[in-house]
Amino acid sequence: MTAQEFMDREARYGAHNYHPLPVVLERGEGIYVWDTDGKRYFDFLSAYSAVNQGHCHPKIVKAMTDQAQKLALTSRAFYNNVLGEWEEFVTKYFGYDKVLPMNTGAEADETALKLCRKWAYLKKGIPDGEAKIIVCNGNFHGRTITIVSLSNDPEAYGGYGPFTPGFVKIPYNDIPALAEALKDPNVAGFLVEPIQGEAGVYVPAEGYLKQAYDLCKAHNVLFMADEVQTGIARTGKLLACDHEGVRPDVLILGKAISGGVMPVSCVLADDDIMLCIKPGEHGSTYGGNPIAAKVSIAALEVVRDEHLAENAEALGKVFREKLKQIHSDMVEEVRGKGLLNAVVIKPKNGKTAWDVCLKLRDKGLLAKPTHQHIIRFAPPLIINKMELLEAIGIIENTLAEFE
Ligand code: IF1
Repeated sequence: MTAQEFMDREARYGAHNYHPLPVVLERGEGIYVWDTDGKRYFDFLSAYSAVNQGHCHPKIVKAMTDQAQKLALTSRAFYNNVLGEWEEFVTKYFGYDKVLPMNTGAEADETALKLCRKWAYLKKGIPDGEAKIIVCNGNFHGRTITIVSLSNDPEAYGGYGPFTPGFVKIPYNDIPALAEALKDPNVAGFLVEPIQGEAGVYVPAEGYLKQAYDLCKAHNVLFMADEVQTGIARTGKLLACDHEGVRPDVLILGKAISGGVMPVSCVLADDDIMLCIKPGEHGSTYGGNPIAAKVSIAALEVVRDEHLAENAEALGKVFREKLKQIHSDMVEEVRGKGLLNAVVIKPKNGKTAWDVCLKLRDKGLLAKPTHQHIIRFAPPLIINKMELLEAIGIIENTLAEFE
């Protein structure tokens, strides 16, 4: 089958809820993916930061296949011999009393919202049904009805109402707005991305997270960090909140916690919060299944043993420095942290970020535009300096062709 035939088949039988870059992939290894014609590409999306450890990491794949041959799923109706191993590993790894496993990022965010409301009624004493949670404009937390209720992006929420009440939207990176919203005694939580990914890798002012955290503490409000995309070494520390020494009350993880081989997500919190949810009050058929448990331990060991946070920190500086030196009037801004970066593209002669991404593809590097004019660059964190410089060369040559 030709690449066009693969794409046509998806268009014929699949829902049209995506508009992929035209490239059909069939294999991945480390920082590279190959298309159905055998052409190799640098993967500079990393499945939206799920594949931080690189494609098909042998240690993670082995953990998966070993466990798949023993026991795949028990449901939570029964105990199994590996869930507890993962729970102990993950809570010690991130420094929390308890963990609650789910599958997707959206489910973990939903879990955090439910947990926050329970805590509000059981511990904070907010009247039943009155709890409010503050969220930020420009957020992206997933696709469920409640989560799109938090969105101010018409593409995400349009046509999906009626929406879930109980949320207060404030501007991102705006401490006075947060202080004002916190005056309401029925506020139970503040849900925030340490860097807004979907908004175009929008990095808040230094000190924003710490100030926001301190304000939440002063008002007995839970600070809930969605680190689904920013967590697991992507921004140069294990968690993006670590850059400001902030320990979220509720930590939401997904994506790279499994190294991209299967959906694994979770919520971490201390007992005072987590034990507000009692048996039968929340759960998931697949959440915390034995394969997920083994895969996630292996994925987190790779992050630690291969020093991925340190590598992301060091190479992120190289990436931004080199990109800022590129002479192209299409490059309006380069921003990011660690290896989560974005280039804001100024359209030229009718050519947009999408055209740049098509040309990058032709030259062997895959990246995806977001919001028309922003290109996100997020390679697997196992990339080395030589490989990164080669990729930067491709970006530079590509932009030169638009001059
Ligand atoms: C898609 C963006 C990235 C997330 C944060 C929760 C979730 C996500 C901070 C939900 C998911 C994804 C999903 C993907 C596109 C993508 C994305 F462009 F939309 F913003 F990564 F940058 N919290 N992000 O970023 O996780 O339920 O998907 O597992 O195609 O929707 P999920």
